[in-house]
Amino acid sequence: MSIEHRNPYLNALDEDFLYHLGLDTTMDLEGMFGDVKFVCMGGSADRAESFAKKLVNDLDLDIPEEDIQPLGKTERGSLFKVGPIISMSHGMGMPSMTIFLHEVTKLLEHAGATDYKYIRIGTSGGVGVEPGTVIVAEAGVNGKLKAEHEAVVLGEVRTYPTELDVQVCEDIVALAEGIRVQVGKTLGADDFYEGQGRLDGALDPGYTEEDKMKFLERAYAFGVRNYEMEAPAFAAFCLRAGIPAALVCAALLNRFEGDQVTSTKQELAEYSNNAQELVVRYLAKELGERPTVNP
Ligand code: R2B
Ligand code: URA
Repeated sequence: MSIEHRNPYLNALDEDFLYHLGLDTTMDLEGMFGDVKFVCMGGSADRAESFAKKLVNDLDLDIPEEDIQPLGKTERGSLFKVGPIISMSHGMGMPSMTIFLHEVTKLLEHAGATDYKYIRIGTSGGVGVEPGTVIVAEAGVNGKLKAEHEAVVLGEVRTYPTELDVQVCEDIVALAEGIRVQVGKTLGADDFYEGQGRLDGALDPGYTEEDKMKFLERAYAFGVRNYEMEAPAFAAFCLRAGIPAALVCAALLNRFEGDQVTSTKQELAEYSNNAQELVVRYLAKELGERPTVNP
């Protein structure tokens, strides 16, 4: 099989070791992953597993739940395959997620997969939205309230655009019946506490409740509807790679009302499930139009 890599430097490698996934090109990657059409990812390994099991139960793929076992290693994240869908975790924050984006993208190239899409299914803090709302992002925004991703490369700051795929966003939102969904910008911060303007971190933050509220109002006016920790890097990576991508996050709280996540375990599970359910509906619709593939 002749492989087209996005990065020409990869052509010089005899083997490629996808260190954090625990997979490498000495394995039959084509047989294992050649049919992948969707990669669904989120921070938590538990949610990657529960999403994989939800896919088995909700989609007509004829795969027994016992067959859902992590592939590769599980030290840093877990990766499951359910028919043409990968469900995987990427840890918290842009540095961790970016590593997994590079490795899963190389994995799909080595496997010869084509026409695949990425969907991040996350949790988030709502900005002016009720807990339980699902925000489908039109773009990622950084902590400076700019719709761009800044990365330091070889000692210099590089800036990349962060729009998400309009068509995939619209197709997902169209399936929202019974689920409270909003389209908006998602602010990806570098921290859960001060990076998201919280007042309940371990250190004196050096800003006030009033400062926080003013910033939240500015963010809301800019179109931001939720805070998480990956959006700009996720959108920028997928745009650079030419991979259509969507970001679908459940809001666990409304940041205008507080900083602490006080919902019960059951409420949190219900909120996460809203985002997963919306994506399952989208996958079911998309895959309904394709022939079913082997597990
Ligand atoms: C949402 O939740 C995590 C922090 O609690 C982080 O990964 C994110 O983006
Ligand atoms: N994840 C975040 O990054 N922020 C929140 O407020 C909730 C979940």
